Amino acid sequence: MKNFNRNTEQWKQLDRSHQIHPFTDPAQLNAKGTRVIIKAEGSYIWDSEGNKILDAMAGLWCVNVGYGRSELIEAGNRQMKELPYYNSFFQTSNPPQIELGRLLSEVTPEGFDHFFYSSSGSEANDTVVRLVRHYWEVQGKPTKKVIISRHNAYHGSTLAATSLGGMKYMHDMGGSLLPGFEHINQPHWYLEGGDLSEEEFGLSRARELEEKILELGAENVAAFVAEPIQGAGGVIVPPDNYWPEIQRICTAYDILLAVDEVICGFGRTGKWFGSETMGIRPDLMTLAKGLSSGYLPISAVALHQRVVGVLMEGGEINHGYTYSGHPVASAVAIANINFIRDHGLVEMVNELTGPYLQEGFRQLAERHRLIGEVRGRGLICAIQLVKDKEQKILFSKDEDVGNRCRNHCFDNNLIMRAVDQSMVMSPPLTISISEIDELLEKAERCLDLTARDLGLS
Ligand code: PXG
Repeated sequence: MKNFNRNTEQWKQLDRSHQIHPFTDPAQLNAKGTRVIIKAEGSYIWDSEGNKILDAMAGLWCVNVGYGRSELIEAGNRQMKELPYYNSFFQTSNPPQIELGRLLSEVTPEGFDHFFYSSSGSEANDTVVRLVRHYWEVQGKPTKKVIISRHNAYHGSTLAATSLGGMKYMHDMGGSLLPGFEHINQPHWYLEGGDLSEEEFGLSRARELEEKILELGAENVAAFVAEPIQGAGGVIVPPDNYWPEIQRICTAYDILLAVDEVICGFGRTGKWFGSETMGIRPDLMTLAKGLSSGYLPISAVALHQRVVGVLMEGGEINHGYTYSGHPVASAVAIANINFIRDHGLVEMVNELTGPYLQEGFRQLAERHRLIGEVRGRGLICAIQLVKDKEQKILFSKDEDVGNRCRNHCFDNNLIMRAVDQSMVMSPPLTISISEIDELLEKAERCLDLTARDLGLS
C-alpha cells in the first residue's frame, strides 16, 4: 500500500491549510497550490499527476547519488533498528558517527581529520562562526571577532547564517543582520566586470578583502567565509587569480579561511571538494547536502589539524545540537560516501559527464540568442540569459525572464532553478549521457519558448 493515499486536490487543500513554505509567498502559493512530488528514482521525480520530471537540480543541490539507492536505504533501515538515536554530549559516542569521521578523514584534503556534526548547512555555519571566534579567544586574541563574507552569498537561514550570507532581502526581514559580520563584493566578472579584464577584475575583487581587513584592523577579524563557486548566488566561478590572492591575504593578516562546501562538496565540481577544484587550502570546511545526498539531514564542520591543535588547549566547547552525530543519519552518510567511491562518481564527473554537460551548454550558447554566458565546473552549471548578446544587454525586471523560463521548464517536465536572470542546474552525479542529452534538448525547447514569449524569436 502506498503511503498517504490522497489525490492531488486533497493534498493541495491540506497543504494550504497547514503549511507555511520556506522562501515562498504564502498567499501567492495558496492561490495556485503546490506541486506534490510523490516518488523518485535515479535522476527523475514523479508528481501526483503522474508526470515524470527530470530533476536537473538534484533536489536542492543535494541528491548527489540520485534517488532510490538501496545501499543508503538499507543502511538507514538497519541502523534504525539497531540504535535509532543516542546523543554525543555526555562523553558518549556511537559506531556510525565514529566510522563516519574515519571515512571523512580519508576523502577530505590532507590535514582534515576532525569533524563537528550537526543536521543542516545553516547549523554547521553557525558552528563555524562560534568555533572561529573561540579559536582566537583560546589564543588570547578575543578581539578577533568579525567575520567577512560576500554580498549575494548564501550560507543558510538561521540568524547567524543569514548574517554570514550576503542576501540583502534576507537581512531586511526582521532586522536579521547581526553585528560582527561584514561583506565584500562577489567575483562575478560577466555581470560586474565592466571594462576590466578577467584578471584585473579577479585581483581587484580579492583585494577588497585586504581593504576590508585594513579598514577593520586585522586584530578585529576572525575569518573570511566563502564558497569555492557560489551556488545559490548564480553559480559564480571566480577568475583564476581570485582564490590564490584570497589565500595570500588570509595568510598575510592571520585570518582563518572557512570554505563553505555545502554545494561544492562530494564530487559536484569534479573533485571531492570545490576547494580542490579551485586550489584552496582552507582551515575549516562546511559540509552538508551531498554528505548524505539529502536522504537524511546531516552536516559537519571539517577542522584542519592547525585549528584542532588550538581547540585542544581551549577547555570545554560550549556548543552542540541534540542531533550532532545522529547514528541513523551518520550510517546513511557512510553508505553515501561508499556509493560515491565504489561507483567512481567523482572521476566520472571529472572526466565524462561534467565536460559533456559543460560543452553541451557552451555549444547551445553559440547558437542560442538568449544565452550570454555559460558558467560552471563538473556538474554545476548556469546559463546567463541576456536580451542582446553582442551588446550584453540584460532584461528588465518586468520581463521576468528567469521565472518565465523556469515555468516553461516545469511545464516541460524539467527542474531547473532561476536565479534572477540565470538558469542554474546541479543534476545528480549519476546522470547518464543520454539523460544529459534529454536535459540539453528540454533546456533548448524551454529557452525557445521563453524567447517567443518575449517577442525575440
Ligand atoms: N551553505 C550553502 C552554500 C548553501 O547552498 C546552506 C549553506 C544552508 O544549508 P541548509 O541545510 O541549512 O539549508 C546552503 C543551502 C536555493 C537554495 O534556492 C539553496 C540552499 C538552500 C535553500 C535554497 O538555491 N542552499
